[in-house]
Amino acid sequence: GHKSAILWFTGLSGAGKSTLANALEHQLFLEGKNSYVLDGDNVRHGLNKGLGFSDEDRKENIRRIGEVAKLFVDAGTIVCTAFISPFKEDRDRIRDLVEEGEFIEVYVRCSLETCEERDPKGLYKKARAGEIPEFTGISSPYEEPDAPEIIVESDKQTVEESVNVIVAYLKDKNIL
Ligand code: GGZ
Repeated sequence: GHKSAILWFTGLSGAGKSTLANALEHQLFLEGKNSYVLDGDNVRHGLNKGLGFSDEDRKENIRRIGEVAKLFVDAGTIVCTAFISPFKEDRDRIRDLVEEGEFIEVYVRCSLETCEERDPKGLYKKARAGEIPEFTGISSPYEEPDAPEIIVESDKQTVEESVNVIVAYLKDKNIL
């Protein structure tokens, strides 16, 4: 068996949160663990359809995701969430929702410059052109975590290396 936990990936658009969350889920699956990814694809298009990118909507987006993540923890799952979650206060509130040690903040650190170079969906280009208002890192804030449990550097480490760091942390904490 294993303990349940929330792996809360946070970072800029294009930092690689979803990629890492999915790679970790795959590794956990191979090890026979019960895990699940929440990201924009399955949450912003469903449960949170109708929420945009104002500060207020982002806060509500994150609040609801935190509540859903807590339900997954109750169900015994290791839940990996991949949202920018730009506000420190909102992330800290989710930490307080669950038991000590169950909220694991994973800061996917990547320079804005690199995220902007990657620009897989062309969103930074549009944001620079003023076509997307309130874009994180350009015209909307991102508050870095002060004391994340784990930092991965997506512009320096491979996906595999980062997954290994996270799995080692989970084993060290007896979650796996
Ligand atoms: C930031 C935006 C915006 C704005 C659309 N600002 O790289 P992506 O495309 O696939 O991921 C980004 C995603 C961010 O949604 P989150 O739910 O993670 O944000 S938050 O936690 O702040 O609520 C990006 C796309 O949506 N996107 N407009 N204005 N990202």
